[in-house]
Amino acid sequence: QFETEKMTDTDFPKDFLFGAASASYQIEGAWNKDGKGENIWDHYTHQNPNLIRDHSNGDIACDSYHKYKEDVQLLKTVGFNAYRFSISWSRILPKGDDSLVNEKGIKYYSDLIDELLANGIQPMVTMYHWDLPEPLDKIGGWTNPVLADYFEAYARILFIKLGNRVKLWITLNEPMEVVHGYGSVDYPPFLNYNGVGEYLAAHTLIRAHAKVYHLYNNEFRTEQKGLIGITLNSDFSFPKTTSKDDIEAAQTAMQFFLGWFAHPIHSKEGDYPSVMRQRIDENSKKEGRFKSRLPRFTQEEIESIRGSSDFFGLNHYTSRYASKGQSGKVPSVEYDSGVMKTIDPSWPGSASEWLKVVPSGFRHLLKWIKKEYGDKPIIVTENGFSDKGELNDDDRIRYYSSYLQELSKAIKDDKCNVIGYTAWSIMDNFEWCKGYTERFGIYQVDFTSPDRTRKPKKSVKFFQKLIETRIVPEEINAV
Ligand code: PNW
Repeated sequence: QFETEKMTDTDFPKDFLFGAASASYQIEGAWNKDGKGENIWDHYTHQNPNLIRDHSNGDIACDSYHKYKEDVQLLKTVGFNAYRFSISWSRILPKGDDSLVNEKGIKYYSDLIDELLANGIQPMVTMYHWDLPEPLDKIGGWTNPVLADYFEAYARILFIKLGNRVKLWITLNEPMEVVHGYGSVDYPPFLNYNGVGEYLAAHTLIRAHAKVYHLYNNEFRTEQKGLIGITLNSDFSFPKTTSKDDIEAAQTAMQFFLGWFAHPIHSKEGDYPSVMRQRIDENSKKEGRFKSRLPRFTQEEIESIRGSSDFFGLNHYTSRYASKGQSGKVPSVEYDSGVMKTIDPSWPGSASEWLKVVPSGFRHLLKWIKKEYGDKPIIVTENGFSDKGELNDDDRIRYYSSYLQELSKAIKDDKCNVIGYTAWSIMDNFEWCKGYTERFGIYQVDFTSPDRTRKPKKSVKFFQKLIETRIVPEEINAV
């Protein structure tokens, strides 16, 4: 898609989308203002503050609901040409269903979009970044197949009200993490239905995504002329040793993580990866069940899901080693995979236990996606590093510099069709169950000041230089 000539003297082409990302519950606050309904994060953080490491919540967060104009200026100062944000379903439909449409909620996003466009920044809009309306949780959340219809009704309103100005839509953010809420105690609704809840929720999420893709195709695309896709997250799995077993385990790990969602949507054949079908069917039988814990798509569903994304949205942070072996409860996704995951003690860490710095995994992952799913455009919709929030964030700069160099190699040397990148995150925010104890922002937010004062960290300079030169600054002192 890009001319190779343009590419030789810079790391990224001129028209590359460079932006930053955020999510409604993590930044907006104003949890009950202007007619917004309650979502699962409001509900569970209020019901039991102990679920959050610092007993905090997103009631105020960065107060971006009131400070969005200032936030657009933060983006502009860096030089970003794109902003990925998400819409709070409960702000638009306070009851979750379309019996009540909240015009004030629509106005907030409409104003934000206008402000971005007036400043030359392209909105990249996620419809669902984990904040499910609480009334829909009461009927089983994503384990209930009717959620696909509710999601379609919500999406229709977004297309009608905002679709004339939004050219990049993302249906779901990281369904892989959403389903953890049904199979573990990592996220609301903390269902803890291991090895069953995840597969049920995933099944609905995939169907919901495809419905919205076809809704856009059939009723809005001709007029609105945008792109619509889904964002999946994935680590890269390296084989722990060169043994045949570990090489196979690494592939299985990739299929159970990324393939679970990517295979039905992005592969030529469609449907779940065969290794998942085989292993979960077999384990289910051993457990004495008459039916597999992994639901089945109808042939019609397989076909409508296959190809239902205009681009490959990818969130990537870290990597793991995979080896053959059984771990996890019976039943669980971990047990089903038959893979054990470990880290290399030499990998530098971050403020988040799970996030180790492994830049080479990024390039391997992009090549893996190209090999498995072909050359559909990829947008890296998240990538980033956590610390404690200091202004002198050299470790964050080191992370971005090394990961972006790998990204550039994937584009230039491996011919991976990556067209954009949005850093996580524009500013420090509510890091889910870790509260405000882990910070991913390139702007610092003072959560003790009523004003939620924002200050640029050193990494803002890094991105300014990157965007100006299209070359990844290597030296921290160069910024
Ligand atoms: C993403 N993992 O989630 C989310 O989309 C963001 O909302 C979040 O703030 C950000 O990453 C940082 O955590 C992830 O365990 C959660 O590999 C967990 C993982 C990866 C991404």
